[in-house]
Amino acid sequence: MSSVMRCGHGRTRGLPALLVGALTLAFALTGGPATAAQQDTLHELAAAQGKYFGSATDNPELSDAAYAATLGSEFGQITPGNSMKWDTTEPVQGQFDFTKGDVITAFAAQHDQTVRGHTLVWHSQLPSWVGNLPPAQVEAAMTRHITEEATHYRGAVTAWDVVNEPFNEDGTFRTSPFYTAMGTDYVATALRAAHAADPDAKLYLNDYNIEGLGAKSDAMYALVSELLDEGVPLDGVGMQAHLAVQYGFPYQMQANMRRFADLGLDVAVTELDVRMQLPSDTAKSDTQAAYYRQVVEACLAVERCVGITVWDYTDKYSWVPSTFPGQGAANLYDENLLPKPAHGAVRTALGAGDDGGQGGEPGAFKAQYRNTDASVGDNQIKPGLQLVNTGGTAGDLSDVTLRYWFTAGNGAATYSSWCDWSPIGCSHVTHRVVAMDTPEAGADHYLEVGFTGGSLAPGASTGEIQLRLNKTDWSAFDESDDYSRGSGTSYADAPKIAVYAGDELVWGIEP
Ligand code: 9MR
Repeated sequence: MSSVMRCGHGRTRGLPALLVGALTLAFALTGGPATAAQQDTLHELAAAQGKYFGSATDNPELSDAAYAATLGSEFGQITPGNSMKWDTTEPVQGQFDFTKGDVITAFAAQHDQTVRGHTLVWHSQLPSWVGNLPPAQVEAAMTRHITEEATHYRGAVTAWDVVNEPFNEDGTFRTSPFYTAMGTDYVATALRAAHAADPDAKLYLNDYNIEGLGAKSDAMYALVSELLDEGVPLDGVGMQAHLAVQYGFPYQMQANMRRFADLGLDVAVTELDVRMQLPSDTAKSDTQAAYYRQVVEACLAVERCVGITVWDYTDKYSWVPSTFPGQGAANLYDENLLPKPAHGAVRTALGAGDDGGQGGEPGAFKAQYRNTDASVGDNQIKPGLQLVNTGGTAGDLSDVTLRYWFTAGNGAATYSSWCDWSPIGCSHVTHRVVAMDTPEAGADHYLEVGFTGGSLAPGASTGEIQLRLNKTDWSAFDESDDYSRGSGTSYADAPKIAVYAGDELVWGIEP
C-alpha cells in the first residue's frame, strides 16, 4: 500500500548504472568467513571508490581484544556510539568530562581512522538539568556545550552530527528543550556555534527514516535548503539507515541522496544496520544482504555520498535486541565476530574481486503493457506491466522506475496501490501514486513502479507485474481518457508508459 506523494523533486541526469550479475533478481551472495589475510578490507575497498567505510563503537567493547582487532583493521572511520553525547560529556552544568570520547579518538589515531563526532544537540541522552532550565537560559547552555565539546575535539573529529533527529515521522519538528526555547532557530544557532568552535569540521544534520523519499526526508530537504539560503554553515546530511527486513527498503534511496547532493551537500550513511525478527533464516538473511548491498550501491552512485558507517559491525554489540525485543541479527558480523552473507554482499558491491567496479551507460529497457481490466468506470485501475532489458548487458533494477499516467477524477486525493502478483515476487516491487504538479491531457497522477534491487539479464523480462490502485474513498475513475491506458489484452510494447534509469528517461513518451 502507498499513499499519494507530491511530485516536486527535480530529476537530474542519472549516474552510470552499476552493472551486476546476469541473474534475474537473484541476490547471489558470497558470504562466509574471510580467509585470505591479504584480502582488501571493507575500508580499502570503499577507499578505492573514494568513500570511507566505518563502524560505531563504544568504550566497554574496546576491552574485547578480538573485537578491537577487527574494528582497528577493517574500518577506516569510527563513531562513538555513546561517549560524546551530552549526558556523558556534561552531566552537570558546566562540568565537562571528555575522558570516554578521548579513548575513542586515541583508538582512531592509533589505527589511522577518522572520527565522526556524535552528537552535540539531541533530545535524548540529555541530562535532566538541560530540560529543567528556564527556556531563556537554554540557548546559552547549548552554545556553551557545543563550544566546549567541539573545541576540545578540534583536529580529532572530522565531522560532527551537530543536531541529531530534529524531526517527527510526519516531518514536523520534534519537541525538545531546544525547540521549546528557540523554535526552529536552534538548528542554525547550533551550526553557527559548532562552526565557530571548529571551522574545519564538516557539520551535519542527522536523522533516521530520511533515507528514502517521503514526508520526513522532505522536511529535512526543506530545512537544509533554507539553512543554505541563509548562509548557515552546513556541510552534509546524515542518513542513519536503521533498516529492518520486515519494513522494506527505503523508497528511492539513491534519488533521495542525489537531491541532497544536488544542493551542494555531502551525504553520509551514518548508522547502517538491518534488523529482523528472530530467529534469522535464509530468506531474511538474503533480504538483509540485499539491503546492505543496495545501500552501498546507492552511495557509490552518488558522488557526494562520502561514506558508510555501520552501527557497530557485530551482533555481539548491537543496540537492537534491547530496544526491539525479539529482533536482532542486524549487523555484518555475527555474535562470534564471523562475517555473515551481508558482509560478502557489501564486499561484492564495493567491487571486491573485480577491477574496482565498472560504470556503464544507463540500462536499455522497454515497457510492455496489457489491460487486465475491461471496465473503464469502476473504482480500480489495474495495469499489467512488464519491463524488458533491450541492452547487451545486465541492467541494475535498483534505479529503474516505470510510470503509468492516469486522471484521478473526483473523490479522495489519497490512494492505495497494490502489486497483486508477479513471477519476480511482489516483495521485490515498489509502487506509489504521485500527483503531478503540472497536469497534462489525460494525466494528473501516475503510478510509479520500482524495484528493491536485483538485475535483469540482457534480453530478459521481469514477466508480468499485476498492479492495482484505488482512491482511499473507493470513488470511481473515468479511465477512458487516461494517457497510459490501452485496450490490448496481450502484452505489447507501450510507448505511453515511461521507463527511467536513474533520472534519465530511457523508454516512452511523457504526456
Ligand atoms: O547505540 C546507542 C546505544 O548504545 C544507546 O543505548 C542508545 C540510546 O538512545 O543510542 C544508540 O545510538 C543511537 C544514536 O545515538 C542515534 N540514532 C539511533 C541510535 C540507536 O538507538
